[in-house]
Amino acid sequence: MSAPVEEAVAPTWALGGDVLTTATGTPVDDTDNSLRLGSRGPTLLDDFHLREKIMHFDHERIPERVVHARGTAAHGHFRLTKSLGHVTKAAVLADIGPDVPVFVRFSTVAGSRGSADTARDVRGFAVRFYTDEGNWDLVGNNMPVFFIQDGIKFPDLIHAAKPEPDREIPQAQTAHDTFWDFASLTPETAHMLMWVMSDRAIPRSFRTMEGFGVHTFRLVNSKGASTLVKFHWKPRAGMHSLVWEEAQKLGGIDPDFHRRDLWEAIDAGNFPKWDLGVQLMKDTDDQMFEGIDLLDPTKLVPEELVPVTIVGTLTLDRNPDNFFAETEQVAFCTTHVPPGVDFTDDPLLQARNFSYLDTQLTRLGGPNFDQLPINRPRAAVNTTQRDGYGQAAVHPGRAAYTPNSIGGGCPYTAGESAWVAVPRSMDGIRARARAESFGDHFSQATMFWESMSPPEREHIVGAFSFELSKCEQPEIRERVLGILANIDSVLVSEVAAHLGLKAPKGRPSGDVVPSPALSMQPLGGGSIAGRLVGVLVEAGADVAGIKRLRAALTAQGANLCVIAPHVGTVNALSGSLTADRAAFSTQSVEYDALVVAGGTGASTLAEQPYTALNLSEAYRHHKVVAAWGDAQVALANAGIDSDASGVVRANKADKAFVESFVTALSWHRHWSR
Ligand code: HDE
Repeated sequence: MSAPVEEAVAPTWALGGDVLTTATGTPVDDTDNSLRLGSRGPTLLDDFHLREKIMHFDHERIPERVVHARGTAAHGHFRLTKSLGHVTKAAVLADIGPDVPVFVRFSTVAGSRGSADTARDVRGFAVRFYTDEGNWDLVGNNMPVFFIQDGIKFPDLIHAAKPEPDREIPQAQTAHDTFWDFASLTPETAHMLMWVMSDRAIPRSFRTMEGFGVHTFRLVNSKGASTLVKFHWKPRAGMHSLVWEEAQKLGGIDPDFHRRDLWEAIDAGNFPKWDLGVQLMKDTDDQMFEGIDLLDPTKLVPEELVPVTIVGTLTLDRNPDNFFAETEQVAFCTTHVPPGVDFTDDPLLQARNFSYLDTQLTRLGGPNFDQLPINRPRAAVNTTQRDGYGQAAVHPGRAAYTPNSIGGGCPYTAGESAWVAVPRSMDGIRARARAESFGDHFSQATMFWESMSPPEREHIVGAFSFELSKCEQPEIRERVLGILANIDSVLVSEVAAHLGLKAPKGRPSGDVVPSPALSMQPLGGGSIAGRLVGVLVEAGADVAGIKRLRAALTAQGANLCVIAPHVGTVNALSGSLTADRAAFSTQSVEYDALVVAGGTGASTLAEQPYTALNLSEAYRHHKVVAAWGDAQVALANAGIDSDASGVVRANKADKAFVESFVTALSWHRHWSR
C-alpha cells in the first residue's frame, strides 16, 4: 500500500525555536562579525555561517511573473449558499456544508513587481479553492472579456503592452506607441479597449471591483450532463473607482495604495466579501447563445439576457504570514479543476491550459512547485511522480508505477469520483482558421459605450485621449480613430477633437440594446465600509465633534484619520487628541472624503494653503468635503460651492451633521458637480 500523505512528508523539519541557527540547525554565536584573523585581518574561508548567509541572500529572488507580476493576496473562505447539484457534481458548488478555504491573489497585468498599484490596467482576480476534491483555481480578471480571441496572440499583446524593449519605457502603462500600434492593427481588441479605458481599470480598491472567470466553462453533473457557465464575483462593498488624476498621483504618493487598503481592511476586521454568481446556459452542439459565440472571449453575455444567480460568498479574513512564501510562490493553473468543472474549446482558454503549468517550471525552479505549502491541496495526494528539484515528500515503498503487484496495486484509478472529460464527438478540418462567428468585433464595444452614464463616457473619452496623446507616431492615433469610428460617432469625434484630428464618420448610436448592468454608476447610496475619511485639525480642535464623527464611521466599518500640522499629540478644545498623519506628508488623494474640523484653531487652519489645496482637489475628484463651525470658511477659501452635492457643513458637528456626512459618503462620488 502507498503511504498516506502525512507520513510521506519529511517529519523532522522544525521551523522555530529561540536561538539563531544555520540552515542545518547548528547554533550560531555571532552574526554581526565575520570570522577574521585578528580583529582587522582578512576574513577566513572557513566562516561557514558567513558563506551560507551570503549565498542564500544572493539567491533570494525568483523570476517575477511575466504578466501579473505586481500583486497581493489574502486567505479566506467560501460558503456555498445555493446548491448547483443539479448541474455539477463538484462538491464545492453542490454540497452546502463546511466552508472551503480559499487563497485569492489580486494583481495588475503589465507592470513589474515593484510597480504602482493604481496604474490603468486590467486587474487579476485569481481564486484558489482548496476543496476536498483537489484545488480549483478560478484564475479570472476584473473585466469579463479579453483583448484577443486566440492564445497564440498573447505573446504579441504582452510584448506590445510591456515597456518598449530598446528603452524599457514606460513602466506599467499602455500609453505608448507599441501598445496602440498593436491594438490599432488588431480590431478584435475593440471591446476590451473600451473596458480598459473605462473606470474599471482604475478601481478604488480590490474590495470594490467585480471579478469574472471570462471564459465559458462547463459544469458536469453526476449523470455526465454538461451545462455552460460564466462565473462572476460581485463585491459587497459596491463597485467604485478612482478618477484618473487621483490614480496618477497615488502612483507616486502611495504606490502600495491597493495593497495597503486590502491589508488594513483585513487587519482591522473589515473582511471584504464577494458573492459568487453564475450565468448558466444550455450546452448545445455549437455553444452559441442568442447570436453570441460563447467560445469567443471578447464577448460577454448581458446579465439582462441571462441573470446572474448568486450561489455563495467569498470572505477574505486573514493576511498572509509571509509575502514570498505565499503570495509570490502561489502557482495558479487554469487546469486545476475538481470533478464537475470542465473546459470549453475557447481558444484562449485552451492556450492558457498549456501556459500556467509551463510558467511555474521557470518561476519556481522545477516540477515540484505543487509541494510548496501554499500550493499543497487539502485533498490527499497520491501520484507516481517522484524525485526532481525541491522534492519535499519522502515517498516510502518500491512501487512508483502502475500497474504493480508489489504495492498491492495502489494507487488505483478513482472510478466514479474521478475527473472525467465530458465525452464529445468532434469533427473538422485540421487548419489554422478562425470561426466566422468570431467576426463581429464592434457590436459589444458599442453596447458597452451605450450602457455608460454621462460621467463614465466622459472618462472613457478622457482615457483614450490621454493614452493616444502619448503616442509619438501620428499614424497610430489615426488608426485607433478608425477602430473607434466602428464603435460610436460621438466617441470618435470627441477623442479626435482632443487629438486635434478630423474624426472619421462614426457608427450612429441606437443600433444596439444597452446592458445597464455594465454601468458602475450607483443607483443609490451603498455601504461605506472600508472608506477612509481624513479630518484636518489644528490646536484647539473640537474633539467632541471628531469623536462623534469617528463613532458614526467606525460603526459602519469606515475609518477616520486625524491630519494635523505634526504627528503626535495635538492640544484640543478640551483635552488632547492623537494625530495619525502630518499634513506635510499626506494628500487628499489618499482619502475618500476630507473634513475640516471646527474649534478655536479652525480659522487658522482655514487659512493654511494646504487646506485650500487639498479641499479643492478632493472637490475636483467628486469626493465629499465637509467642515463645521469656524472651519466652514475653508470651503469658501478653496472656491467650493457650499450648496453643491456632496458638500456638508454645519455650525456644530451634531447628529444631523454626522448623518448628512455619512449619507453623502455612501454615494462614494458626487458626479453631478
Ligand atoms: Fe494569464 N498568465 N494568460 N490570463 N493570468 C499568468 O501565470 C496566459 C489570461 C491571469 O495571481 C501567468 O503563474 C496566457 C486571461 C491572472 O498568480 C502565465 C494567456 C486571464 C494571472 C499566464 C493568458 C488571465 C495570470 C504568469 C492567453 C483572465 C495571475 C504567471 C492564452 C481570465 C495569477 C503565472 C496569479 C498569470 C499566461 C490570458 C488571468 C504566463 C498564455 C484571459 C489573474 O502563465
